[in-house]
Amino acid sequence: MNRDELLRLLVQEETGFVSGQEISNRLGISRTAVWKQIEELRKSGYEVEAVPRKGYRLLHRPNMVTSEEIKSRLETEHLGQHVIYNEEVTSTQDLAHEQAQKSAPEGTIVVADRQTKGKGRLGRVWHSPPEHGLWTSLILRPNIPPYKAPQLTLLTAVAVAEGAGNLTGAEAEIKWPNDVLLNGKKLCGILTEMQSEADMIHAIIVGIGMNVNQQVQDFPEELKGIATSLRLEYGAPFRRADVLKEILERFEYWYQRFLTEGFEPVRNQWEVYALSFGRRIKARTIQGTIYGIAKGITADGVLLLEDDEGKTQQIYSADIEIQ
Ligand code: BTX
Repeated sequence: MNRDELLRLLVQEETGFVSGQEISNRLGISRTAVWKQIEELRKSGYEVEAVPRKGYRLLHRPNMVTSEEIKSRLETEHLGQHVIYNEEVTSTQDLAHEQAQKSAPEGTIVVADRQTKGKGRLGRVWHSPPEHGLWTSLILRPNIPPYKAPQLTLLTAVAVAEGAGNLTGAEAEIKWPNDVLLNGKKLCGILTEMQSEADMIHAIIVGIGMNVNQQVQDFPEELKGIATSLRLEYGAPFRRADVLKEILERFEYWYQRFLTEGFEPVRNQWEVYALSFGRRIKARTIQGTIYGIAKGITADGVLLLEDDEGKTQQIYSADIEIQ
């Protein structure tokens, strides 16, 4: 018996009681086993009322991203059907890499309440405090050549931008390649890593770091002016598992289209959210800094920049600043 099935039943009956007998019938376990499972839920912070002859009623569920909180609401086909939750990890990316090597199936997600060494790109640090954020890594095994892997970063940005928009009603924007912004501030960062051979992908690990319930004082000084959270933009806190559900469902939608139709539909949607087109930007690449006007992205997701000499440059990887 899975605890998420029990939770699903209790949540469905959230306004009323569900009898021990009904739970026992529906889940195929004894009434004593039901009682034991309810005790386990209580130990993890759930408040469950038990009234003789009426049954059990869920009064409070903690705002956690545990496997049962996620699975009890998720309606995806593959993504997130296998959840690895830890309260604390160095980085969900590290754990996802380990699990991918141990042949974790496509769609496995790794989630943590906090990261002690959250990773950004190029060795940068991702601030990942407990209770407030959504720190997750998706393990994917798409049958695509390695050079197309960066397209998944753009796909993720589309899923996150849509999800954030649906949740808050605000217009999210994407700054190429991997920042999702609300009102000009960074809501979410995406880190795509790969395990591959020259022409074959073993796994792609997509890391999503989303600020959910932080208030300004929860950010370190250097992030106060540039970062935001769903709560700050919406004015009320969110349940992190609801946020994850929304993102995973949007992700699965786009991922399935990507696998069957290619990058084109993702690219079109990405352009709807793109912040920088037609604007002058500064792109810092490993080769140096280039200034120019952002013209768009290629069919493969590469950024096109018209430099000051009028030449079109293809930017595969860079940090960009909008001037
Ligand atoms: P990035 O290199 O584009 O952005 C990193 C920069 O973003 C930092 O240098 C800092 O300025 C800023 N920053 C750090 N933390 C935050 C934050 N919480 N909110 C807003 N801005 C911040 C982006 O890298 C990729 C981040 C991926 C994070 C996820 S979390 C789950 C997974 N596990 C893991 O270790 N990383 C990914």
